[in-house]
Amino acid sequence: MPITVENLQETVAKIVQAERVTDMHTHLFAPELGDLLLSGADELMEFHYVISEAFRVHKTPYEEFWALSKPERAQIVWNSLFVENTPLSEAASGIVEIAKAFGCDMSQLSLETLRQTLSDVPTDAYIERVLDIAGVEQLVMTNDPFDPAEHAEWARGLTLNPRFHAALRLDQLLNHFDSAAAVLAGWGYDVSADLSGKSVAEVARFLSDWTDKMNPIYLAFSAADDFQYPEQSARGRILQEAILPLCAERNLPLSLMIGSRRGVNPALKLAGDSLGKASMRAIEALCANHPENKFLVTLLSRESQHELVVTARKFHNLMIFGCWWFVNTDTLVTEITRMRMELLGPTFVPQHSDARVLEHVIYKWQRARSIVTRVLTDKYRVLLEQGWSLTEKQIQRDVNKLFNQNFWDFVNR
Ligand code: RAT
Ligand code: ZN
Repeated sequence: MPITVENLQETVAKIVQAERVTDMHTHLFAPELGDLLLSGADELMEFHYVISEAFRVHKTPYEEFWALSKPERAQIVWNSLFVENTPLSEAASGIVEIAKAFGCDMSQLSLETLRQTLSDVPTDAYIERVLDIAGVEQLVMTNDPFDPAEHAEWARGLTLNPRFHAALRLDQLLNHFDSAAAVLAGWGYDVSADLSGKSVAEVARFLSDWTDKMNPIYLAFSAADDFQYPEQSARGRILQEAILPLCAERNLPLSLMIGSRRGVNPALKLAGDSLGKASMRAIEALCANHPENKFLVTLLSRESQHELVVTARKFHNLMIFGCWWFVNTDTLVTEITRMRMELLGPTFVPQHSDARVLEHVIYKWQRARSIVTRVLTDKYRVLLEQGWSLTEKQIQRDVNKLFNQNFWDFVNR
C-alpha cells in the first residue's frame, strides 16, 4: 500500500511498535548474576526517581525514613505519590503505565494489587515476559567490578543469557581512585594511589583482565560537569594511558555520561544526585585526538544537548545516545529527538531505558516509541508533501537503524 499523508501516522506507529529494540544502557542484570536483578512493586517504590519526589510530599526526617523496612518505605512513597497526589510526574505515571500493561484494574489500583501482580522474584519466565511486553530484544547492563556482590559473581566465571550484554563501568576507578587503588592492591595489582612505579601498567592489566572476564560491549564512566580532557589528575592519566589504548586495541567504544553531580544532598542517598552543564571541549578533544577510538556520549543537562548534536556532525567516531535521567521526560525527549533528527538524520541512538527495576523497561520503551513515532511522522509528512515517494521499507529501515542497527554498527558487533 502506498504511504499517504492520511495513512502515515498509523503506518509509522505500527512499524515502531513492531520493532524489537536494543536497550543499550540499563542497570538490569542477567539472571546468571545471582540476585542482583531487581523487580516487583517494592523495588519500583524504592527507585530513586520516585524517592526524591515523595520526599517533597511526606517530609519524613531522612534518618527516620531510611531506618524503616523496604515495604514500609514503599508504603510511604505510594501514599505520597498515588494517594495524597495524582501521579503526574514522568516517574510516577510510569508506574501507572506498568500497572496497565500488566492488566491491573485501574479503577482501584493499590500498592497491594501491584505487589500481587508483579513478581519480586525475577524468574527466567518472568524476565522473558517483561522484556517481551516492552519489546526489548537485547540489553546492555552496567557492570562494576568494584561492587563486591557483582565482583564475586563474575569471579565465578559466567555464561550469560544471550539477551544480556556486559558494559564495564569505571566510575569507581576513575572518580574515586584513592580507594580503588587500595582495592586493586588487595586483588594483587601493583597499584599505588599516587600512580607511581608500575601503577598505570597495572591498572591497564586489571582492565584487560576484566575485559576478558566480562566481554563488555563497551567501557563506560560517568563524570560531573567539570570533566576535562586532557586533565592533570589520576583520572586523566588512567584515561590517557590505560583506557584509551585498551579501547583502541580491542575495538571497544568508551561511553561517557557527563554532567552528573553526585551527592548534592547525600541524605537522599542515590536520589541526592544533581546535574550541571558539561563542556564540549573535552568531548571535542577526545574525538579529535583519538580518531582510532570511538565514543558513545550522553549528557545530563538540557542546555548541553544542542552543542552535543553539533559535535556529532564534526566527529564520526562520536555516537550520541539516549535522553538521560533528568532529560528523560516527554517534553525534553521530544525536543532532543527532533533536534537530533533535524541535524543528524537517523544516525543516532534515540533512547536507552536506564531501567533499574526490570519492569521499568515497559514504560520507558512505550514512551520512547511514542515520541519517535511523533517525530518521524512529522518529518515524513514534510517529505510526502514535497512529492518524495515513501515506502514501508524505508520506514522500517530507519526505525531499525534508530532502535538497533546504529548501535550495533557502532560497537562493531
Ligand atoms: O539514571 C539513573 O538511574 C542514575 O542513577 C544513574 O545510574 C545513571 O543512569 C548512571 O548510569 O550513572
Ligand atoms: Zn545509568
